[in-house]
Amino acid sequence: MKVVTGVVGNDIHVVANRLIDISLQERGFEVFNLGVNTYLEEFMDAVIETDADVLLVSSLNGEAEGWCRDLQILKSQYDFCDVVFMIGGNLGVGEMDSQALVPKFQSYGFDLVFHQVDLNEGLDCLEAFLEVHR
Ligand code: B12
Repeated sequence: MKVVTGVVGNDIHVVANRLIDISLQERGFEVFNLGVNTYLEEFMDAVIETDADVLLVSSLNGEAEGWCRDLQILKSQYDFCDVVFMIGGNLGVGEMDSQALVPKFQSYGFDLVFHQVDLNEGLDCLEAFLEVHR
């Protein structure tokens, strides 16, 4: 399965991005890593160009909300119904809790949302989700 990944918006935290790339490859995914400083429109173009099964967005600096709130609009412009949309990292600023953040990012159009969740736990959830939905 193909995964497009990268770090959204003006975010330059690169370490997690490298770990995500390696971890996905170890799990057998074909990875298209757009790296840091990637805008939502660029992610969507890459999903179309690669015919990806999953878009895995990472955000660490707390600014994901501003960069991701137009996801539904972009999703409505093309048939993305077979694509799993996933986001994780530090999705809010400071100590914001998941109970507030998860529904917010789900309302933006993400299927799987992980705020300050261990990477491998998130990837286990992705594989379980794909088992059920694909
Ligand atoms: C190194 C670092 C930097 C470096 C980055 C260098 C580089 N090119 O990577 C520098 C100094 C440049 C930097 C800058 C900034 N940083 Co900084 N930085 C850090 C620091 C110390 C470590 C980040 C890191 O590499 N961790 C190691 C990796 C492996 O861990 P990780 O990033 O947490 O990722 C793990 C999980 O988040 C998770 N994960 C990540 N993505 C995903 C996705 C999914 C789907 C899943 C399931 C899991 C997942 O898995 C990863 C592996 O376990 C953290 C604090 C900390 N101790 O975490 C702050 C931190 C991330 N930075 C922070 C901030 C605020 C900034 C700045 C805005 C500071 C400023 N005022 O300028 C700028 C942002 C610049 C920008 N445009 O993005 C904040 C974010 C706060 C928030 N979200 O609430 C943190 C948390 C520090 C803090 N406590 O305030 N930073």
